[in-house]
Amino acid sequence: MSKNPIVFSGIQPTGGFHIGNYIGALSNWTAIQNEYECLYCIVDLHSLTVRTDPKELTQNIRQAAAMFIALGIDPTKSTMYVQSQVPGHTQLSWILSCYTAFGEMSRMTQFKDKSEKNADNINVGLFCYPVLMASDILLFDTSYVPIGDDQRQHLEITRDIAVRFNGIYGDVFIIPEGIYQKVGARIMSLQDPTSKMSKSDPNENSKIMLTDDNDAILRKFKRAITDSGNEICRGKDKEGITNLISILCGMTGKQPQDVEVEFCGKMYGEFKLAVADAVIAVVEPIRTEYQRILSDKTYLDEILTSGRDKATERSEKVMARVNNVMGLNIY
Ligand code: AQP
Repeated sequence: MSKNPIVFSGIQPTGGFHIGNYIGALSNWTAIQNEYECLYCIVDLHSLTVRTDPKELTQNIRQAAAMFIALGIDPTKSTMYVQSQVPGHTQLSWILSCYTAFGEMSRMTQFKDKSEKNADNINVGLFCYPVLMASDILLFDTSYVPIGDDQRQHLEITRDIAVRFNGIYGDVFIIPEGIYQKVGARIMSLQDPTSKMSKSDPNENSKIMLTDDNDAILRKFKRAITDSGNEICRGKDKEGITNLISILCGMTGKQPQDVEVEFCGKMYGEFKLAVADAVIAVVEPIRTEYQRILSDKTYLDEILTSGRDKATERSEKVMARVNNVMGLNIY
């Protein structure tokens, strides 16, 4: 067993990360890497639920790795690797799928949302996504999972599956807990503040990518949808302003009530500029570092290879335990 509790989290390599990913999950990843033993995974298998171009996928995987490092994930402290390179993920996924009820999977809201968005490609992979995610987490004796609020239901089903399996076979899995941001666990679209900010949203103005230049960031915040009022505060029918307050807090560590006091009586335009400035202050150095690291393919591949080896070794311990209790380790 590791001396520190284990943290696992993953992100899909689907064309860059946005500030929702950053505030909701990624900023926590770097914050906790000194305290825990962390595994951070580029979940390429999860990204196959929509059609992908092979060359683009390979490029996206390296881009994700470069972004991890630019964000401050230290490969000497944390294990960074690619999901498809560690066979335990899919092995455990099959086993756990046999301990997951069709009915409970049918209740997953993300499956319903994504099925509506991709009506021409509702595949079994999309339906089984939460079981693969459960396997990702349970494969490493994970204690904590830093994720955004949209993944809360998937973590709950992970816990349910683990409890069910342990109920049959003994204490095989650690029951993981989520780590959620107090403010910014669900960052909303800048164009429709009642929907989550999403990578797959075709409207570029709905999301701020960590690779956006300063002009684009400013322009998108200027166009952000607010409301017809003039008060900078959270509340009913003020989803747009509430979201901008969360973004400002997520980027600066300020508390929402302090932001409301600071901007009391100020105009929406001035507030939007302040939010854009706070985002630029965080994103600009990340973007510069990302571009520098991305050009070093050899370095990135070395890190991912060493991460793969470490993750495989660790996963084999859990897989051996699972196979043993199930009677699958016969020779
Ligand atoms: N809007 C968000 N606010 C806060 N956290 C978020 N996360 C995602 N969106 C938000 C968190 O980011 C981590 C990685 O998520 P993912 O791999 O599920 O990313 P994704 O699905 O590719 O990103 P999107 O934007 O969620 O994609 P689509 O377009 O599919 O909707 C997770 O911890 C997630 O909670």
